[in-house]
Amino acid sequence: MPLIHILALMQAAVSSSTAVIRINQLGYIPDAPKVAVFCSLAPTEIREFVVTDSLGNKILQRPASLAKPFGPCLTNYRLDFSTIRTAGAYHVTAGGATSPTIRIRTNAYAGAADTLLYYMREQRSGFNPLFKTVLHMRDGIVVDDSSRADKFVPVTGGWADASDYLQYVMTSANATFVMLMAYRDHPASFADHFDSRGLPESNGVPDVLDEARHGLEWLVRMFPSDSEMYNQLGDDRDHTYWDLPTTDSADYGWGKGKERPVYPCTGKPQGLFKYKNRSNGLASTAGKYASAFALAAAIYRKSDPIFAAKLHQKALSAYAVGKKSPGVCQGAPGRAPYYYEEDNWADDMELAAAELYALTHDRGYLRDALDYASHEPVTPWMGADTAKHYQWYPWHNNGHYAIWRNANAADRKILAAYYRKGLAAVVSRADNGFRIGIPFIWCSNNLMASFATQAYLYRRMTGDGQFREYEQAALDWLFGANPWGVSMVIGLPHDGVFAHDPHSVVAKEMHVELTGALLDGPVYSSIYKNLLGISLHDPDEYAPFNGGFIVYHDDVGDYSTNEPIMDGTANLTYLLAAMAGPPLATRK
Ligand SMILES: [Ca+2]
Ligand SMILES: [Ca+2]
Repeated sequence: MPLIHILALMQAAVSSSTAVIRINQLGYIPDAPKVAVFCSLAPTEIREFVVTDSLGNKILQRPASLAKPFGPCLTNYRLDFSTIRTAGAYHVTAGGATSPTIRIRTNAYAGAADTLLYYMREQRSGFNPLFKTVLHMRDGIVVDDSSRADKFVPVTGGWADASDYLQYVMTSANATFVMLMAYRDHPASFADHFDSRGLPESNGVPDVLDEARHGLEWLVRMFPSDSEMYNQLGDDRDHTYWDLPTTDSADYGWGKGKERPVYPCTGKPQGLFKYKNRSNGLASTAGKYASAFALAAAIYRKSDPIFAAKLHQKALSAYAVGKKSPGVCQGAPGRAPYYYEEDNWADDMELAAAELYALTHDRGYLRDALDYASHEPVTPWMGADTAKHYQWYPWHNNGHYAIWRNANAADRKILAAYYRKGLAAVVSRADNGFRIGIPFIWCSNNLMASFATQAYLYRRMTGDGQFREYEQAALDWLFGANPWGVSMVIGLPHDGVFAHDPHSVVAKEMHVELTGALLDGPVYSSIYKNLLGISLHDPDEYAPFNGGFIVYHDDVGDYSTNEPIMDGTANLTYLLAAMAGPPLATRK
């Protein structure tokens, strides 16, 4: 036997124990690109792959397409079975590895966006349907503002941001906006099984609107008058204790479990202790309030005209605040150096102006929107290696699409070109086997969802399918086509592989699954190694796949990759609602 064949056999022996085939476990719609990814931890070579149906019949045999290595996968092949369009269950086999069951179904995404809402309900402050009691009812007392400090403002409500109980307008207003947008564009993708309190009883309102309204009512409390714009509830002193929201013993100086601090936007750097943020205006927060209120005013105009009129007025006021005070209102740090370091605000004002134009037909808002859009055509993380924590937020700019909906043909071309430029910048970094070009900073799953959403919006605006493969790859990544083979949404699909040990005291202490939660997702190994107070509590079941430049751990101790995130979960509602709708006609 020639030596080269012996070597090939030896390599095959190595790869048989370390080769896997990763797929989207939620499934593929019949007209979507369908690519399984072969990943081997050792160098190996395969030539072809086979697809079998549920009866074990071979229905496709094709050459495997070699791709660049990625992370722990020293050998990557793309196994393209897009030609299979018949609904059914399949398996892909190659190089001694077999995929999990692959589903091809017209309704593969039916109900998926509603599944995300389970986690949103679980995160509610105020009345919480899991605990069946009111959480954090003493919120809160104004701090860090000489003219209003020590004043009590009634701001109970909204959502806990992640597995701590901090609350931010920045993330909550964006979450509210995206859920409203998902409903506006894809109403048929949402059902009604829960009431306004989040309890399991239909109330004649789509559950996504019940959830958005829970957010809106908190936002209204956080912006009680034109001169009072609040931004944050609680701070990282919350992290002192690892306890349930019902027994939260965080002490902000008013006693354990008592009032929590409310931070206003002041236009100046904030931080009560050693660390300060770099706030220099109000527009980033004002724009987010205005866009959520403006879109909600349009949606509720018929069903609740009184609420809609209030939201309309608040949208105008918030927008005026942002125009008067350009700049950012960042998260306020407490004892730790981590905070939301949002550095862009033109995107927020653009979206607000676009939604105000849609609401009022006042062309001044359209001019403003186009002007703000020209300030930041591309969300700056796109094409970059790294970024500060939530530096460019929201992760994609819904403003370009919001303007496009009501713009003339010439402006539509410009707006589509903005999206195209950002997508191309990410794609230029994505020549690996997983077709992934995002930077693996903290909350990478948010970037993945946003890249796919922007690609979908671009496709919807133009019919141009040039990024279709990458859009699908990002969606596939979130549902298991990643080195670890893990769905990044807990319980979706329920018979798939997903996190069972998330960084959450509710999950840990109450043995709650946290269905629907999107996790932070993998980060650069260098980030993981440098975070404070992080360590795994159990042996790492994914250790063989954590030897590359990115890591993911299903471990309660890893708050960097395995913590569920409220804003990311809400951000994904749009994409999953879109995938559940009728397919777009796309040209190559
Ligand atoms: Ca409902
Ligand atoms: Ca921004």
